[in-house]
Amino acid sequence: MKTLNVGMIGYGFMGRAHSNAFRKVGHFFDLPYQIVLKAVCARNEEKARAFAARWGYESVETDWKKLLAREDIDLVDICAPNDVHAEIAIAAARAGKMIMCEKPLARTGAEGEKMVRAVEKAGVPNTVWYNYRRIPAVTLAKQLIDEGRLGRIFHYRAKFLQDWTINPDLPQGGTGLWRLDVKVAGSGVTGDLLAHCIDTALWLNGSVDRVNAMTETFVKERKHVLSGKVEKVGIDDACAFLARFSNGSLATFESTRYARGHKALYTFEINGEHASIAWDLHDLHRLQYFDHRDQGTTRGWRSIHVTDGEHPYMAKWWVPGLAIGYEHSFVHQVADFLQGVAEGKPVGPTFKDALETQYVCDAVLKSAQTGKWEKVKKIR
Ligand code: SOE
Repeated sequence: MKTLNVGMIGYGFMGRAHSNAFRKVGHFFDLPYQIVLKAVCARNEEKARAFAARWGYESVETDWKKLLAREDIDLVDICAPNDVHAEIAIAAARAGKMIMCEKPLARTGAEGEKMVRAVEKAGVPNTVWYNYRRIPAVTLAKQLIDEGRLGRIFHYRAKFLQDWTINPDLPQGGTGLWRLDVKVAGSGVTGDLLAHCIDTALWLNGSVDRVNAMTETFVKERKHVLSGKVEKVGIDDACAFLARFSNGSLATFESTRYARGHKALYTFEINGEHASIAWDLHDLHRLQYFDHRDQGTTRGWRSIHVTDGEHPYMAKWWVPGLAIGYEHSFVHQVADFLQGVAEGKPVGPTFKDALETQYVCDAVLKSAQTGKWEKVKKIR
């Protein structure tokens, strides 16, 4: 079997999620390549070495340009903050590397377009880690919709609620808290959380035509970790928007980091002519399904425990009835991506798919400023 050498840039929360996936995937899936964790790259050498030792990376780099220049790296995994995605991805494409980039693709659609052009020009396989598509229950939802079980879709409803930034003393910027710094993150909950909801929605329900949004920044100033000064907060702490899909369905999306008691409550519900489905990240191995065609007094919502061998991905794991979790969605993404690479087929979400999500985010943020309905730029 051919080896495939991975070079990872960044080592935070996502660095761990991705490394875990790279390590685990070969034990459960029949892969076309043998993955080798060749190098991890981060500016802090001591921390990078500790990370490499823990996860089994063979070497360490402190300059991502050096990592890209290495001939022994086949695949570059970008898990550094959002402000460097574009520069690294464009350089990686020019260096002929395949690329797995952490979400969101970029800070804006304009940045994302350059990235899409670069990977298309270089012809390198590419994907963005919108991992929730590959939770088996979510993949099952996609199968049911594609089979036409729901019929015409009327409504799409999604939420992603958290509560970790309510404390006004929480600073912005630096490791871990760059998500609060607009220069680095690009936006707040729109790019960080709603982008997940939008990616899933585009995949399940097709493209979005128009949006009407409102955003709020509840804490207007926070101390910046790097400058030590109190600075204006530029991110959206909360965002809610209405959307019209091209298939005629109406949607509502909401996200906040100020919903006390909620840590990562990503939920969606879809209502169709014949049936409805609902999913909840806190109960991620279940899919709720209601089918109006069921007859008699037992018609009602079914809670499908998505752990049978015939359910997506589950035959690769344990025996029926035994659940898997969040980290497995990343394992599935690696397995699917490498299969696509071997077959020469793009595997979604590609950079281009993720650009569509970016366009929706751009329209949402614009609408929040103009107070008007805004059209979503069409993907070419
Ligand atoms: C933010 O707290 C965050 O970690 C996001 O950045 C992830 O993309 C999301 O999956 C969970 O929440």
